[in-house]
Amino acid sequence: MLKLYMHPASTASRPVRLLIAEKKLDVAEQVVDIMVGEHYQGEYTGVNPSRQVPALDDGDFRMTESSAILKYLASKFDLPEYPKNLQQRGRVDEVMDWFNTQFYRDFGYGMLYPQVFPHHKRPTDEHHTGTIAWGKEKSKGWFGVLDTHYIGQHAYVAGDQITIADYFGSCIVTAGALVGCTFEGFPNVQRWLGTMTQLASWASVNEVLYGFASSLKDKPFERL
Ligand SMILES: N[C@@H](CCC(=O)N[C@@H](CS)C(=O)NCC(=O)O)C(=O)O
Repeated sequence: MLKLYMHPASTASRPVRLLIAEKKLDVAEQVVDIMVGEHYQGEYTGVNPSRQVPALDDGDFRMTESSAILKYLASKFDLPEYPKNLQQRGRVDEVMDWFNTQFYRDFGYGMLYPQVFPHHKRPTDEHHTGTIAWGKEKSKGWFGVLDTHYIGQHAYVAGDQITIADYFGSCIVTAGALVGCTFEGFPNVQRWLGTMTQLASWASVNEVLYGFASSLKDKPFERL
């Protein structure tokens, strides 16, 4: 039996949970409560020595990294969301790498997490404010590329069919809910999110994220 270790508010866990729910995959889920440090304790440090969620067990085989887990599940269950055509698959891989590297680094780790999580606080106020300002400025550039290049000409990020790149990217972008981002000025991003949030499982998979975001809604965050 496949098992996913995850946390429901985690940006990296949500796309995997969304794929499992949408495609009704036979994968059990186990919550690792990263909000109370469960990923630093006991059994889980052996599951993922990087002390992060998600992680996947498939019998004797264990793997981490959300992008790789999405590709593994889509391949194992032969899903059309990870096309077999070489160039279509190349495009999906490209967009997932793009989201996972510069986009997530600047938007998630530069702009969002330092504002929301105490353990991302920088050592001085100047360093902290500078990190967020840098992350915000760089994120604006990446949102421009997403809006005009990746989804400017298409319904989805890797073409006109939904792929695992949309699962992955939409969950990273919607982490912006934590600081109240509405993505004004990026109409194609808004259109694409409108499509993704209509998925039958979107609301249930993202319920904990939106609950967490709503608990933060009165804070004076930097947002896009
Ligand atoms: N590159 C990893 C990143 C995983 C990751 O950042 N997980 C976060 C939750 S979204 C985590 O476990 N954080 C624990 C912590 O910050 O202590 C992946 O894509 O799976």
